[in-house]
Amino acid sequence: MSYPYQIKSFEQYQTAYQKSIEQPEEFWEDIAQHFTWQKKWDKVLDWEFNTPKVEWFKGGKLNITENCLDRWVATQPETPAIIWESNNPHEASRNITYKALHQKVCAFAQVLKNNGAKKGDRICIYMPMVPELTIAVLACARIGAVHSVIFAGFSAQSISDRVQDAQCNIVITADGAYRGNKTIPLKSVMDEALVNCPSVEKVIVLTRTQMAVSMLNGRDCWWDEEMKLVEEKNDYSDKAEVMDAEDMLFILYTSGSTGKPKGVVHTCAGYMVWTNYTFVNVFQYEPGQIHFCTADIGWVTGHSYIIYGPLSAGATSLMFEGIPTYPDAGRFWEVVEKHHVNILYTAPTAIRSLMGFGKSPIEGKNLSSLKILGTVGEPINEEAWHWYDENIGKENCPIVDTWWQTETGGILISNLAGVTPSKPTFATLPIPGVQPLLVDESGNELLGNAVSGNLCIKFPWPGMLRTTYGDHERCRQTYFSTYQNLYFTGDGCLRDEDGYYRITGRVDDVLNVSGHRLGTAELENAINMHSGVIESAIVGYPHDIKGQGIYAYVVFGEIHTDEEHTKQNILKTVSKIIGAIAKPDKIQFVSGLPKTRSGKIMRRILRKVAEGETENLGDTSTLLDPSIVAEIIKGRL
Ligand code: 7RM
Repeated sequence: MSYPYQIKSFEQYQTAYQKSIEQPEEFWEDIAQHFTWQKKWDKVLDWEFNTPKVEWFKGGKLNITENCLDRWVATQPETPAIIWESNNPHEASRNITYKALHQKVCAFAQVLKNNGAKKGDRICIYMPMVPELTIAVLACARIGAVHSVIFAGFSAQSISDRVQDAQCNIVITADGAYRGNKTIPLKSVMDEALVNCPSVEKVIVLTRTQMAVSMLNGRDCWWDEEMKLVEEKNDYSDKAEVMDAEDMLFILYTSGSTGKPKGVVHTCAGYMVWTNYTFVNVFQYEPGQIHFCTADIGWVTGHSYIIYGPLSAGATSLMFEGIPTYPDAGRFWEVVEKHHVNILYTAPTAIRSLMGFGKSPIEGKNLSSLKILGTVGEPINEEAWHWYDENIGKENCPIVDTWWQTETGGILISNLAGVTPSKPTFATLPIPGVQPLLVDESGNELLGNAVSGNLCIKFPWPGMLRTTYGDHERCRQTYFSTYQNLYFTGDGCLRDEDGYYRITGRVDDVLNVSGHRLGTAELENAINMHSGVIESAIVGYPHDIKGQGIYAYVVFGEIHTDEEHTKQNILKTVSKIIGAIAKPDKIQFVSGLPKTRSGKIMRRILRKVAEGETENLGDTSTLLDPSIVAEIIKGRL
């Protein structure tokens, strides 16, 4: 087996790119024909950015799980689909073949049906990184239910907001999760969330930690018991629901510059083609290789490059339950050695954190199986790039720097491993089908090379978001209204003298903390929930390991006990409202915020102070009370 659309040389890349621009419909039609369809599409593409309307392969009928499972069961049933490595290095790993995964997915699909699930229902998944999470995701897709996976680090409040927004009727969770030396009580967090979610009728609970949980009569049931019912009687079918190409596949919530997180919607066919095409080409996957993406399935990277991209390509995907530093900072390298990993895809923040432990965790680890390395989630700095290249790749593995977003479904700008040139800190060139464009503040296109501006995309690609769940206007507003007829990414970008792209980071009020997206408005709302807080402003500042740290300026009423205690209480509030990932790194109490006469917070000043700049703060003459700036500088942390 090989992939007829796998690009093997720079010349082939250039030819493919050219064709994808000049004849996009013919280009994608050629690729789409290599998938399993129950009926071919009537029209390859229909689009209009201002609405926005984007439809790929309209009229086509398929089920993505037939492409991820059935077609491989037919040709390579004994190939491992998933290799699972536990958080606990002493617990046995698991090896799940395509045949076994197919069987489990079909059985769990029946469990969902037995619990009232139907095509189009929204199902919330809040689970640890165990194979059953992948089984749950694929079982939803099998019956045409829309999955909404929520990262297991989110709080009850965050879950509740998301479950209500999507009006989920079923929840799939576990008793608890292991994460390093911690045990997280998933079910009890979920119980708290569901107090405010009347739409939820059934909760299916997997046993992972065997911690005590409360089971609500009539609502809650055990994964294992439900599976036993269908498996023992063999009472399930292997028939997949027939889906339209543009039927919803999943919702994934992501933070933006305003309000609560939005439910980004992806649909069946375009997303499938995009994750598969980018997986095969960016990582140059060859049959038999072991692909290890270290992301959590709670984020888009896990959806696209642990589940859908690899499985739609018949690949072997390694799923790791743990964290890079448990039981020690050699864990990734141990996993690579143990499972003979060929492709390692991780985040710059993980690389920087492991860099800090020096070379000893790597010594004695056999990393010779590694062929290709990748990074994702945030800009990578030169030092981390070289450390990765020298110590992990032994200067022998191409590194792909993959730029993309939850909204893009899959990778948009990246080198193709060993096929197109790489350049440290540069995502380099667009994937075929992607038409990037840089604009200045007023939306004028910046032509030629050696220019910096805001990154936009001017033509649809199959994997792009279709809407934000329940609020199409918000989708238009957020992504398609800043610049006419363009998709706006929210990122700043340089195109260098050679035409290579380097993404420099967000230009909106979104922070990227350890590769996790957090909106400043969302963070401020959480802090303001603390009863003593009058108001707050959040900015990012450069952080050696996290990329960006969270700096909070807080106007507090009366501090009754000591400041440290009050800070701890604020951190607790943020954990409760969003989750531990959102806890500020620094909290500075101030008597007021720098505001203009019209009441707008001047974040530019706050950002500069947080970055350590105290001299050139720019024009402060429009401030209502310029004296506040001196106080803020004086109290800087
Ligand atoms: C996949 C993912 C998206 C934001 C995006 C960027 C930043 C992602 C890179 C990057 C520089 C990269 N989805 N980003 N990849 N910046 N180089 N290779 O991360 O929705 O969670 O975040 O992440 O700012 O807009 S995401």
